[in-house]
Amino acid sequence: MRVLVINGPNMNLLGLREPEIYGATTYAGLMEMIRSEAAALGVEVDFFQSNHEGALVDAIQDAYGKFDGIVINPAAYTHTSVAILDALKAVGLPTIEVHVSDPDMRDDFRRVSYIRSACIATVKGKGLPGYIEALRLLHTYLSQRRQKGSA
Ligand code: CA2
Repeated sequence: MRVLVINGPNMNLLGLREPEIYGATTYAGLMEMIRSEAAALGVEVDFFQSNHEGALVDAIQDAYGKFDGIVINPAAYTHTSVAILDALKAVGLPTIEVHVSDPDMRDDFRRVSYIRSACIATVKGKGLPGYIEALRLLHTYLSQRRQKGSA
């Protein structure tokens, strides 16, 4: 089971800026947390972060045929990107949307998620552990789908 974890713009600044919102753990620390949980679940995990919308679209397209599912925090592009929504729909991989903060409790413009309709679940407002929850949810979903497929 292979899962790609995608992070959008500015998520490389985790732990370095706005710790009151996003916490003190760095992006490298986040990857380490996810790697450790993935190992416990027996999931192969890979990571992609970019500040560029097109690069995120390319990563989603490239995931087709290589990964079984996606965990994605598109960051600010959550609220603007039809291109990321279209890419997720096009590849059709089971995807979970994650947000460190709860965008619904912040500015009005953060209440809209363009990508939500392409996702099987959304985890928000749980800090970095939200990524772990998303990985577990995806693992459960993919395991159940496999069992049904072989039944
Ligand atoms: O809460 C989230 O995970 C967000 O996706 C983060 C985005 C924001 O635009 C979304 O509304 C909610 C912002 C990412 C900014 O990333 C930073 C991370 C650490 C330090 C500074 C910025």
